Amino acid sequence: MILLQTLKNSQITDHEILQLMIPQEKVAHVQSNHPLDHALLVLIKSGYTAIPVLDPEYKVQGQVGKAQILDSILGMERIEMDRLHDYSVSDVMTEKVPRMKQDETFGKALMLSINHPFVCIEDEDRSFIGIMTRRSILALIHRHLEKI
Ligand code: 4BW
Repeated sequence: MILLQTLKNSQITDHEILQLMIPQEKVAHVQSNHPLDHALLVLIKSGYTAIPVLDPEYKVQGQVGKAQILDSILGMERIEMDRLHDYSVSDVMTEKVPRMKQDETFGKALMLSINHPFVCIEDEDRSFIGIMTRRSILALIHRHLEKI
């Protein structure tokens, strides 16, 4: 209880958030105008279930996952793979993606990670700088627990 209160109230410093964050250049992502076959390729090659969707200026637009893509090409009797090139990411992506600024509290990251596997981190210009994953949040809590 005390630990949770401490974690919730603690301000994530720039230093800490940089340690927790997977930086933008290591995050698999797509753009909303990319064709779905490209997005599926990125998802399969990266091995992730869902990844951020960015615009050309590296602003977060949403997220897209394998399930949404496969659902969009599900015909009555078969998966219609040939339709993959007819759709773009914007046709199936969701704009609902958790996001926060790098100077917000750890409590917010913790709360968002309950329902979301990753949180997009933005700078003061709202440009995408990376993601904080549930794994990195749990790892920080584990480090705090070990110290007690
Ligand atoms: O390729 C992988 N390498 C490693 N080391 N772990 C992986 C990999 N793929 C999955 N995992 C593990 C992680 O523990 O499975 C968890 C769930 O993956 P997900 O959601 O369903 O693809 C992973 O948990 P996590 O590290 O806390 O990551 C949570 C979610 O964040 C992932 C994925 O949607 C996103 N993500 C993580 N790293 C990413 C990424 N998206 C794009 N690029 C990255 N580098």
